[in-house]
Amino acid sequence: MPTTTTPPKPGTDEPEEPTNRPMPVDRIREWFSRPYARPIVLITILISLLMIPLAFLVLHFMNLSGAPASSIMNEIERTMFVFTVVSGPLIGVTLAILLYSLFGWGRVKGDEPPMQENPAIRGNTTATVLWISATSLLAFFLVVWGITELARITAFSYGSTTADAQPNSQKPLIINATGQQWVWTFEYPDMQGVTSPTLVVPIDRPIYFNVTSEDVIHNLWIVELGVKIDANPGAITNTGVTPNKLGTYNIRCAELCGMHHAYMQTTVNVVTAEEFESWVREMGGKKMA
Ligand SMILES: [Cu+2]
Repeated sequence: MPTTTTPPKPGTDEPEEPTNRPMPVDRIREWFSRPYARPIVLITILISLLMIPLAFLVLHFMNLSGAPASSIMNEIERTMFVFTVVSGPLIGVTLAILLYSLFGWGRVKGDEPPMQENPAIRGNTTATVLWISATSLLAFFLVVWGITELARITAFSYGSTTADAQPNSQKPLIINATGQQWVWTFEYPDMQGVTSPTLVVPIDRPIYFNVTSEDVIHNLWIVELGVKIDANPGAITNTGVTPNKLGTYNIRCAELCGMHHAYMQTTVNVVTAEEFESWVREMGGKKMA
């Protein structure tokens, strides 16, 4: 098809722009007819769809040790699932272009001239607007989701108000958690000062933590309960959680704190109220509140 060209105009970016430039939609349709377009679109869709079972698989492995054992962990898992699935298309298109570049265009060998391409898709307003709107919408959705979830999780962990000051809340069980190189100590101030290297908590009762450190910065991470908070020397940080599933779960240090950081771990036992009472008696404590 012959194309007519206008003589170059001074100060114009594209002096050789044809006057019979096709409509943006036609240019997109034309782009799809190129040999590399279909495989890239196909791989993008395939990877985007694969992200859904992958998200389920990640949750499956996370839940092998009993999670979620609190509503906080429930929200965290939901957020991880949504973020994995929603980021799928972007991961998909990036990997598709990468894979096609490696195995598609990579087939051109030796003196073979590169494939004759059509005009670049850049400068196509429709494509630009579509691409920017789609990615902005995805990002905007994730920002709104993230802010909403953060507010919910803060509420579940009692935010800046202690658990017993929350409306309709039971009296919380107060626990002083202290980190030191390289052990955790849990003190129950309302139980005549019971202290334990493992955490034992009753199910369905709000727990309120006063967290601190005796030496360097540690981080109290009660994995399956979704609790993670810095333990700073000379300061007390607060958080809370209501365990809602019986079982034994992991507690780790989540802040590099020295040579044996990796071994700074213990367990939390979520038990019934009766079992908790007898554990307190066993530890020589007496319920004072
Ligand atoms: Cu530590």
